[in-house]
Amino acid sequence: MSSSGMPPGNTRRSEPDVDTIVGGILGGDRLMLSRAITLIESQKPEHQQKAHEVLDRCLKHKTDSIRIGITGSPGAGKSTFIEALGEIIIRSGLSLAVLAIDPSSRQTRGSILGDKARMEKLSGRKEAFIRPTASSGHLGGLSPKTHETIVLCEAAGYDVIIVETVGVGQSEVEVDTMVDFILLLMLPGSGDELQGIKRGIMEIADAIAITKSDGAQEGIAALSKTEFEAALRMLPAKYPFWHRQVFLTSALTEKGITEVWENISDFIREIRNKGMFEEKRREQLKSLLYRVLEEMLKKEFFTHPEVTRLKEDVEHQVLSAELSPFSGAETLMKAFTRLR
Ligand SMILES: Nc1nc2c(ncn2[C@@H]2O[C@H](COP(=O)(O)OP(=O)(O)OP(=O)(O)O)[C@@H](O)[C@H]2O)c(=O)[nH]1
Ligand SMILES: [Mg+2]
Repeated sequence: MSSSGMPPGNTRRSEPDVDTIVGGILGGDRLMLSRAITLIESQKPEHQQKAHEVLDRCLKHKTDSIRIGITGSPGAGKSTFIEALGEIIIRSGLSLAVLAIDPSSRQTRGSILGDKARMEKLSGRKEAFIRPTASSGHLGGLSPKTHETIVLCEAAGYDVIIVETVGVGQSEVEVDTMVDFILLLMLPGSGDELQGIKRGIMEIADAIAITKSDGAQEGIAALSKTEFEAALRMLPAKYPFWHRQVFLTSALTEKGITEVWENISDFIREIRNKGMFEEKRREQLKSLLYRVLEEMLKKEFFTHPEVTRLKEDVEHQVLSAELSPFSGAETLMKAFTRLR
């Protein structure tokens, strides 16, 4: 495609080549890192090819960061908490990348900017890289390219990577396949959520923090802590060596934030000592392999000319009960494999 159709003065910046992108990322050029993330998020086939080359090269250079998933209901205080935790992390001499997943399904248009504004202090620090990504309707609110973005950030040398996701069920399960530690943030007085959907999230949490434990909320937060501790005791252990703790935190007063960071550091030390850190990385690579493969297969399938040709007809036959969904799927699968 040519850009000749563009009005003068609107010529696009020339796209950097793979060498330039990778060199920039490894050299700590944040602008290049940002552009690489945009590249891997692109759906265009020519971008995807280039993105794979960049990812391949970056994987060879990646460092062993500490990957933390921070999840919780909308408004639980995740971004504000990350801002406070980020300060402590940077103070301890480490650099930090924050990937904030913004479920675009939510009404609040421009909430990406909102998130960035909420992490204002952090975004002004040279040790921090903040990247809000839209999940563009992906189920569960997790960006489909989060794992790839982690790979790029590790090549750029960030010591700690935090992924913020809104806990709506599916996203934490997915984030669990790419991070080392999951912190669940709960609002004071949210103990009643324990019965429902939050139970599944609790099962994958490595620690829980009751947020906004300040001012008038302190009493109710302390009560919630007891409730969550009791609930955790009823759940099977995620790791035999790890006792999941509940912390009372406030991003306003910094209460409990250092303790949470120490807890995360203890966990990482523990799994390193046990040789589990490397094992986790291998598991994470494995789930990335199959996720990418699944995506490729789906795309190949649904763009296959024969499948595209037959799909509507098969669907019609299924709806009019001429064909069962099973036979219908089989017909399409046969059309897909026959011409391979
Ligand atoms: N009192 C008090 N308020 C807080 C604290 N942390 C966050 N808040 C407030 O809670 C609101 C939501 O905070 P956010 O950090 O944006 O919450 P979030 O979980 O990132 O929200 P989403 O990304 O929209 O799901 C904001 O108005 C914050 O000012 C805290 O420690 N104490
Ligand atoms: Mg947020």
